[in-house]
Amino acid sequence: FNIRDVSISESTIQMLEKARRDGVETAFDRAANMKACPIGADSACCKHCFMGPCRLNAKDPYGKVGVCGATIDTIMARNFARNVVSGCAAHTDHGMGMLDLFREVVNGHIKEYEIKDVQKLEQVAQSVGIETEGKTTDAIAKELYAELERTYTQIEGEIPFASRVPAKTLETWRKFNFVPRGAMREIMEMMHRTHIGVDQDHENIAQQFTRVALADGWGGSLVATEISDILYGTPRPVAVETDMGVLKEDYVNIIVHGHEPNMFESMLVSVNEPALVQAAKDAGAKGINLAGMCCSGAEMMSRHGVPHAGNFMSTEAVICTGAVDAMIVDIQCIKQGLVKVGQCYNTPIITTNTRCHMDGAVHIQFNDHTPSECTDECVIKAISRFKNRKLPIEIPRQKCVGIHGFSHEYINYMLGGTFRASYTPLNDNIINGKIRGVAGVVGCTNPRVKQDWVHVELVKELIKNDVLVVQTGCSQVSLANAGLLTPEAAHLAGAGLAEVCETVGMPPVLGLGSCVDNSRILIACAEMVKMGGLGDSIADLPVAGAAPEYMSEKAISIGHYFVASGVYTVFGVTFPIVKDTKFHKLLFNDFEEKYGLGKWGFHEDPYEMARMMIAHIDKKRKALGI
Ligand code: BF8
Repeated sequence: FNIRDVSISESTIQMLEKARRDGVETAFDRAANMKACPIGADSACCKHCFMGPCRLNAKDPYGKVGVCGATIDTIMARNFARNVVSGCAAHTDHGMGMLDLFREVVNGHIKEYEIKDVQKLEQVAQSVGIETEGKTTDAIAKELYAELERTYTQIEGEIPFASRVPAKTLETWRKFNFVPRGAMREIMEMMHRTHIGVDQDHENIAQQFTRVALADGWGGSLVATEISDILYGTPRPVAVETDMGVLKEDYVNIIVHGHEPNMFESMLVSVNEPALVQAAKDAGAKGINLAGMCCSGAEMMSRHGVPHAGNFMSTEAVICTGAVDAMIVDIQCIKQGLVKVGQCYNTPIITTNTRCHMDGAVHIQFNDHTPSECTDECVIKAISRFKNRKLPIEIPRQKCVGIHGFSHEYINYMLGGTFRASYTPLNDNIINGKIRGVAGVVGCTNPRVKQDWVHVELVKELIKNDVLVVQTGCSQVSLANAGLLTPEAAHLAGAGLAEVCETVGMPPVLGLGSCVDNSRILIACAEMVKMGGLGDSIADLPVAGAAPEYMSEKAISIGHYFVASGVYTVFGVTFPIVKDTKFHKLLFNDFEEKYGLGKWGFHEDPYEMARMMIAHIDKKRKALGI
């Protein structure tokens, strides 16, 4: 394949060229050599029992059924449900890990971490009905822990953060039995219902995967975000360098890639440890240079301004620089292919989490109770690799500075100022038409489409049409590398949006953090409803969402919790479903028409995607009479 056709990231292109010269294979090569299975791509196959696997014909979806008699709608709904379950499990397990840490900190069993943001602790406690007046921080934290544990373990009732859902949206969920109880129960029931011979009605299956998805967005993901903010601080805007140019030839370069902030926070302490800095200098380096990638990178750039070296499709490419002295990973989106690329460049790939080992990688277990034991050892490994560097180093020059760290709390403050912090100015600017609407553009990069290109073109088109864009995950890094996360990018926005950006001094594209931080977008939507003037449910808002280059099951779960919260959500790349079927109609039409919530959309082309989202925003504006 032609390397220029697979990415617009110049640094990644340069490294893919080097990989080719060095005879190193990456996911771009594997994608080119592996044609996607057309039956699986349409979700027209079922392997949930051993009378099959069965395959149906997407061109004649109702012409055949599986051995058990399952129709195409049942098969697609079951497959989709299992995607949602897996995505939800990933986010809720991450959230539960954060909650485990919080419990240990609150009970005084861990000294290395502490409650950094007391104000946020109180706000979150109040949001779930905990009285904070006159109570100690410790007492509030203990009560909050007990309350949030219900997000996972509760057998009956509604998850705690249901209290933050706009009343009318919640009423709709109650009517259709969409309110999650506890994530463990919802996931278990969904796995049961997708077993052979259980739930064989696509609409009933969708009822349950809707509960699962909402247990992710308003449950596990929101808990992950809120507890991370309480323990590590709520992000505020910070200028951050991104792209591979953040690597430094004469420093020990350490990259952390994955999702949970715990290990990365400890790594930040380790790389500043005087003895380790001295050890790096003794090895001939000028110091230690720490950078993040993917979502853990997004967490750390938002909270601490740690440089970010690139998104999902750049993780193998960055190793080809030869300058990475260790890549430390925890969970999720960590390609097994990294191990082989690491071997080619003598870069150790170090796994640190019990949930994620990789054949051929070094494993150094991270423990919340003794965090520096793991991260110090990782640094020592990196220093020793630096000392033994043999291969030539080639670091791309690309480096961009953007502003990141727009938490929901900061947006509130930025718009209203200290004394009248609120979303009212945003609502006012939407009502007066300077801002046409708000779009969330999020998600992965995927070698099936040109890396970063779909994200960048879609976002440019949206802001040009006065749509304010909020971002998370790998998409945020695509746009940061393209230079759009700066106030100066306002000149690319339409006149109305540009005027608001210039007045407030904000970029037209706001970076909200990692993928679990999509919960910040949900809360922002809830606030917009609360401030008034834009209807009384999330479904009334002139907003839309997109994951134009998605690749993970987590993205499917996120997409569905946005749809179920009331947001029109458009995906790119491919959609695992057959058109002109009942299940397709349910997702792409009935969730809006029948339930009064959001709906799914699909298009590969960024300009068409933008047109669909803007048309939806205009439809909502018209319904509001603005
Ligand atoms: O959770 S955007 S490739 S890194 S799945 Fe993965 Fe996708 Fe990146 Fe983070 Ni989200």
